[in-house]
Amino acid sequence: MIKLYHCVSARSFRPLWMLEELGLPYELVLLPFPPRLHHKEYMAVNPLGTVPAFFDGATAMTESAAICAYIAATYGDGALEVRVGDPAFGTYLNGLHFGEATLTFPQTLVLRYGRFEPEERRQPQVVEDYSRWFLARLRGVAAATAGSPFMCAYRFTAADVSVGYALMLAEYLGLQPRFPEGVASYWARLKERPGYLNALRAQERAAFEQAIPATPVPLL
Ligand SMILES: N[C@@H](CCC(=O)N[C@@H](CS)C(=O)NCC(=O)O)C(=O)O
Repeated sequence: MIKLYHCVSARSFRPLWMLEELGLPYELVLLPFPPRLHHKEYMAVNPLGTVPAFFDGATAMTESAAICAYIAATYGDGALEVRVGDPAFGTYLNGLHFGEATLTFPQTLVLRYGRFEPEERRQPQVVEDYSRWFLARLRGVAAATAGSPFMCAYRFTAADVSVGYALMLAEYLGLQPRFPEGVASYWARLKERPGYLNALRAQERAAFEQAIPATPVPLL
């Protein structure tokens, strides 16, 4: 069975969302954040110490966007991906990677220097500069969703999960009021999906059952 190592509302939420979209069976192992400090045994599972770690038979993966593509290609029967030969294939791949490389990375600086570092190491200038960096890159989402409800192919795919997670993190960071109008309505649409809501419930349930403190992320 698929096994996913996850921290509440971390990037491992992406594969969790995909699994729920497809209604697949899986085992969810919840870890306190960051696992490299609070659950050192995890280093034997993933030497990077990061989540997600994803296992499916002999397959082991640690990149959230790649895992989404894997789940779609292996189990989606075409439902959550765009395949080679489709005119939207390039746009699909672009959205998948844009969500992580362009939209999530600047937010990790906002998170680190705004919340995780001890008070004396916090950097308000870094927080504001990289918040603006992130918000400026949302132009890519606004452009892609201007004439379509989703990032590509006029239908929901793993590219929306990748970008959607970046918007979820931005909401947690308090950046949502600064979203451009088109991006705000796109995010509102994604949040209504049963797959998204089920993924939130699954992590909430696992946090309770596995006695892991849930970080104060807005759940809906
Ligand atoms: N590019 C990777 C990044 C994975 C990553 O850095 N995950 C964060 C959580 S969102 C983590 O586990 N951080 C803990 C640490 O750095 O020790 C992905 O998309 O999965």
